[in-house]
Amino acid sequence: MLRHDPNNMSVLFGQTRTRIAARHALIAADSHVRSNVPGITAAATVVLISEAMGAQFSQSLVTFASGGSAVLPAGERQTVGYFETGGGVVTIGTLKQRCSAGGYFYAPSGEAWSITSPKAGTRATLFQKKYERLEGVTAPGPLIGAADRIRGEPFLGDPAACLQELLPDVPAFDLAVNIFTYQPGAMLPLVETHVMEHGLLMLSGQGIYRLEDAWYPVQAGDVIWMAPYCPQWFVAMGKQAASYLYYKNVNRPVR
Ligand code: UGY
Ligand code: MN
Repeated sequence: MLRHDPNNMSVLFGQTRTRIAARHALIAADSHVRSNVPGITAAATVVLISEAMGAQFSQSLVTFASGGSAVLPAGERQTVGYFETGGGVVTIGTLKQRCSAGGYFYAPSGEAWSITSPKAGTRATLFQKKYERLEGVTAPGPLIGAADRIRGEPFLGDPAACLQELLPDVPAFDLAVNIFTYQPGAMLPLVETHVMEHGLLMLSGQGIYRLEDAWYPVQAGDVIWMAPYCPQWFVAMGKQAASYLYYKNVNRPVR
């Protein structure tokens, strides 16, 4: 079956906003290609960021059809899942709860987990990373939550740039997953350059993302990878707030 729209000039001339560089990437929805991932059925899985790209974690988008499921065995990787739309039943060991849009979960390494009975069309983003143990600290247990129950804090004192931390910021966690919401015109107050790595999904709105020495127009549905030390800056544009979900490695000794 013909998948492209023959009237779409971008495709006709081989154009896309997707850019893959050595230390950053922007992946626009028009360039998504599915992978078959063991344990995920009746769903389209797109592996957007992975070790194959140079990252030290993975970020995948799973779009479930009716009757779909993700049933993953216990392994060394921990998983944070976020329901962008729709919802489903999340089971992590003995913890079981229905999540709707804005719901999220943390499945520790060594625990099997699943998403079952999803609403057709449910979009879930999965961040996965090998857990780094910390001497004398007990690894975190499973967690299920909802973003609308997390208070936002002004970022570096700016109430127009609001940060929600979905996971507790305690030494047991070696990763953070946050939602950053910018009112139109609000921006990151500095060009951040840091050792932490990011994987990011634009949830709503639009703006300009600076990655290294390139400035990109971005919109809802775009995914960004920022390697350690990738200079980064964002400004929200247009008439609606812009928000993004992002991953960050945290709380571990300098290597
Ligand atoms: O947490 C962060 O490093 C965040 N301020 N970075 C970003 O939004 N690009
Ligand atoms: Mn950052």
